[in-house]
Amino acid sequence: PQPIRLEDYTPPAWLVESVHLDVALAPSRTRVRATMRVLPNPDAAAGTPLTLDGERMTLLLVSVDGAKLDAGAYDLTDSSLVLPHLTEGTHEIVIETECDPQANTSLTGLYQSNGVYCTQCEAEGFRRITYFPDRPDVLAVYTVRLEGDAAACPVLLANGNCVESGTLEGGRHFAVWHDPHPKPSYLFAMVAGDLAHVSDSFTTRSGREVALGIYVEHGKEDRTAYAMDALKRSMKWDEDAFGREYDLDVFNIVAVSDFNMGAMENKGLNVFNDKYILVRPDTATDVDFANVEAIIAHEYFHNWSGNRVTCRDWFQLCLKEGLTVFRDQEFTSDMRSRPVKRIADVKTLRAHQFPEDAGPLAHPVRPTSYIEINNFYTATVYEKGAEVVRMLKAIVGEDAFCAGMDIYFSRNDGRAATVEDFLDAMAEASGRDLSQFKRWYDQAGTPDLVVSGRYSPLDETYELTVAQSTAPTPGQSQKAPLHIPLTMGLIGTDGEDLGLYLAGETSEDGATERTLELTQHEQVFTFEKVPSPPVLSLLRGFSAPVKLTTNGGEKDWLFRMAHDSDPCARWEAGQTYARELLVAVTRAIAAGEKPRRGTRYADALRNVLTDDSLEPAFAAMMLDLPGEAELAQHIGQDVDADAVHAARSHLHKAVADQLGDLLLDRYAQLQSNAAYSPDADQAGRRALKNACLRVYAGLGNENAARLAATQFASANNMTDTEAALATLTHMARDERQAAFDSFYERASGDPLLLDKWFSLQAMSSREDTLARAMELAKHKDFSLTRPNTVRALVGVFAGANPVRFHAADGSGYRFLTAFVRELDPINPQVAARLLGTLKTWRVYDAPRRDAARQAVSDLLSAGKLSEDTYEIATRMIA
Ligand code: HT7
Ligand code: ZN
Repeated sequence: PQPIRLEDYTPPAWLVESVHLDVALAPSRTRVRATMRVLPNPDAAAGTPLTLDGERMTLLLVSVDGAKLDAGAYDLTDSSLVLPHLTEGTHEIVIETECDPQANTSLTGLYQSNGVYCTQCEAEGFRRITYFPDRPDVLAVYTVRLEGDAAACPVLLANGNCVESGTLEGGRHFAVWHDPHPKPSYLFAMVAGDLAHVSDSFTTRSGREVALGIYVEHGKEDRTAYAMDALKRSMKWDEDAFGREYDLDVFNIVAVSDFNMGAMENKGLNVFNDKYILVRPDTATDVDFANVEAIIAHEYFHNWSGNRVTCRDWFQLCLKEGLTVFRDQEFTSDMRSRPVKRIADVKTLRAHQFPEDAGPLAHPVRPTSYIEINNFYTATVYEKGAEVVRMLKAIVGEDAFCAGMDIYFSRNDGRAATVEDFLDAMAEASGRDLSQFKRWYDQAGTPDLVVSGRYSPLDETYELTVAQSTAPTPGQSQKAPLHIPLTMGLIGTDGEDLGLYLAGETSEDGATERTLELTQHEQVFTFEKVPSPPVLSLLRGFSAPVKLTTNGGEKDWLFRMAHDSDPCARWEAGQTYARELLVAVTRAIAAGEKPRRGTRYADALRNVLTDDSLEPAFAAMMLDLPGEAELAQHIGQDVDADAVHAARSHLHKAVADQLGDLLLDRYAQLQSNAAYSPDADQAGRRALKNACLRVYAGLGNENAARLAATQFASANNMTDTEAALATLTHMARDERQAAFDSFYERASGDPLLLDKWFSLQAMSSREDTLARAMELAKHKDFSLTRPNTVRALVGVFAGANPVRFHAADGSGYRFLTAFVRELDPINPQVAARLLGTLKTWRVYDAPRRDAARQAVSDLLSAGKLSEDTYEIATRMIA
């Protein structure tokens, strides 16, 4: 397959003014009649024949201006329909096609999920519904007439407002939907089926009354209240924080069980993976509730950042995704705890994006080429894309950022925009030159910052030397310096932040925190009026997505774990300390030496546990040791996954040994009889309670098993149930089996609970986990056609169980690639994404590397793969 390149972008030769779709739904033979008004694009080269994208459909009819075309009058291939004689003028084109939703297991285009018809058009699914210029820079006004069996499909939905509906002969009925906002085809959606409906309303700040609807399977209505509330809060927040108001009379959400990703922001008709709608205290954890809130917000915010202002081409994906992630992160920070949210986002970035940026799949936030665009919905585009927006805000300042957003939205409303359009708006609002900053979009890899500080008692100055570099990534051997905001402070010996006076600045500033701007390979900053040697606090608020090395050590980390006024930096001090300890323990175990017990580290955690001034959710995060995958990345080469696991288990046990009684005390204190609420305070207390259980379970003894089993038996909410199972799953004790059997019974008939049952087993560090995962892949409740279940079992095994997945004999890798091979013809998007979990293979030792390379090579030579999986497999071992 030929890659598509950013540098080859040309504007569309033809535009589409309006589309009328007439859809006659039938499970295996759905008919679509598309009537389009097309005209040559005045901004493109003239004389180009009309070319439409289309695949996996049967073409039944083509007509131009009322005249049916013979087969000889058009060129039809597997992926396009060309009308060679149509090179100019405005025309009405009619195309009739037929497709088979029931047989569509790829879940793109029109498909059925549990009998419900639904569509997924981003990125290129519309071309499976009709022939069309299926690219984001062709914006058209859509009218859709849906017709279906009234008993099987009482609900008929599409984008926009419903303008007509009625009954027809033969038990059929219809509805007509009109969306007045021009949109690209990827935002088209329709849904039809027998669904229950929960309704509410929202009045916008200018007085528009919006009817809100959430459609779910019958019997699930009592799990929608939180989603509806989150939607209303999102609508209000976007008005308050960004001045963005909703623009239709209807906003509908549909929850379906088979979905390739989390959700989709189709105009006025969001479609969701039901996992991110359906929550009730006895079926969903605090984290599930928080995900619902965040994803509802994310999709809603796309109404402006994505829909009103869309992307010119798929290389600009970060323009809508990075910006919208930034907006949903801000929303969550305002709804919950800002520092806790920031730390959680940093953890996600480190767990997913940093390894991506350091491995074979590394690519810039704005990639320059792709074979299959679905492979670029990545942590880099989404999460690093959001970090880039956050850095921009730090550099230009809050006021200019808000002004820049206003310029961006108003100037590009109804347009397909580019990263340059976004940066131009910010540059105009701030008066700043952002040309160097733009490198963040084009240069892949996580920058390394090496910082050293030197105190001079004679002149009471503190000199900070900062060097930046970025290692080569695939296709980019040379890296230029980036424009990096580095937020920092200096802490005095009493634990108080010092005033900062930067040499060479005229203003007597004295603020206790500031953002330094790095632009060169190496820079020196001198602070004056520093009365005694300070402790350096860097990367406050995680001001840039970089890896940081400083000349501080154990003493500094301990001091900052106790005193840093910035929660992010305080948490990071604990993580750095734990990481260094774990590396030392790994080395000691490998050398046959007695490993350290981390006494001082455990003491610092003791202080965290007894400090009532700390937010419980923050304390819970302080208690978490860095994970095995993160350690493997940190070590960076020749990693022995078993040694890393042994080291982490050793330190975990040592901490549990030293804090045992205190953990039990805190655990008991944090028990509560209050009625369950998913709010951040209650959730934070549960997080700390369950962190105490998790750390205590490091002892692995009878007491720990009993404690977890008792919690499992007495829990009155899913957060506590899941936490008990997540503890028991690693144990080889009778309590484990009993709890899992009981949970399975409870989960019967509930796919979302069954998925928890699969994933809690797949994450087990027990030696028999691979064998169990293989058994579970044949279980009657497992299905290759349900992405949630595939991710729950195979995704969790490969992505969240490093010691078993990275088994030295390669068995974990072979399990993954065999599975991908089976799944690929059924659902290429999900298969390719699963294969991506192998992206860290190069940091492991030679036997593992050889086994990983072999498993991927075998996959490539075993037969024809989809373009999705082929692209990931070839990049993986290039
Ligand atoms: N914009 C959407 C991304 C998306 C997607 C969603 C569902 C299925 C397939 C998909 N391909 C791309 C979701 C979002 O980021 O909001
Ligand atoms: Zn999105």
